Amino acid sequence: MSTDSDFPRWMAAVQQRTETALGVFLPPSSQAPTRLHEAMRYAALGGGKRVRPLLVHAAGHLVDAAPDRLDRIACAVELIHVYSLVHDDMPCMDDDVLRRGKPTVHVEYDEATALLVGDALQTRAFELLAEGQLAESPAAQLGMVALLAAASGSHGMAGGQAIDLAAVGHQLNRAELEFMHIRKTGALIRASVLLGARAGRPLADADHQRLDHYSKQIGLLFQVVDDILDAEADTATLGKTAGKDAEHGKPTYVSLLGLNDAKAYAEELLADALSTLAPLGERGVHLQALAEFIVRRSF
Ligand code: GRG
Repeated sequence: MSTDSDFPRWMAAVQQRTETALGVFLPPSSQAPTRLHEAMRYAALGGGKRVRPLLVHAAGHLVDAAPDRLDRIACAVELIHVYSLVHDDMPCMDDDVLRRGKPTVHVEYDEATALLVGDALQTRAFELLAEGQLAESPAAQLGMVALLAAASGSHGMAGGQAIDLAAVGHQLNRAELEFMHIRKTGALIRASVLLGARAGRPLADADHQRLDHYSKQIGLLFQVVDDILDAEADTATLGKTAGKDAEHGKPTYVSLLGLNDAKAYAEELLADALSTLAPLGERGVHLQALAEFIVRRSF
């Protein structure tokens, strides 16, 4: 277990500063086109666990990165995440009516606005990464832009989403399920860690590899836990054990492994992530606590 007793305070502080920074980085809703800007703010502000910004800051802590650099990177990653949620909720994808406890963007506004909100959040994310000084050289900063683009595109999140949509009604095996999740959720989680780590003093190769392995393990962990929470919510309300995704014909770790083995797999991934970080010592403490938070979270 992590010994980071300050973790809840640190987490609340990062969540608060992310909310403030997003408020500054997003266009004001008084600025034309007002409806689009209002909807962008509606989508991005006032909700979410901010797991990806927390990972950016935790990795940045490892390399003594300046907090204002980390805010910009954290907001860029969060805006990509929010765009993906807005599009994922639309009728052409998951057709969800609630997100973060409020009506989804296409319900509150309309479908065309939701599409544009996603588009504009995505481009604003890259604008944030391209502006200001976030790394020691322009070339290093360009590498950060490329890293986020690769994580978001057809070899990353968007590709994972395409595989997920194509898998509806098919039984994927474990390797295929992993292949999909590494891209759909894992790629952006990995990018959050690696981008935070690029904002400060250079890391030794061995430490960079540790961080990369940790980021891949917690990306999978995030998804396994998501499937478990989904299945447990269904058990509580409907007496079923599969979860919403499984009912929609989507494969999940719970439908593939069963609830108990999915939980055992989550513990295995957590143990691996924690032991990978151990050689980094005290500086890795927030990253350790975040891995535990991902497993122990209840939503
Ligand atoms: C539309 C290109 C495109 C991609 C969508 C990530 C994604 C890809 C869709 C989200 C669907 C989903 C519910 C996936 C399960 C894991 C996940 C990403 C959950 C939502 O992320 P959290 O728990 O949400 O970090 P908050 O609201 O806390 O930020």
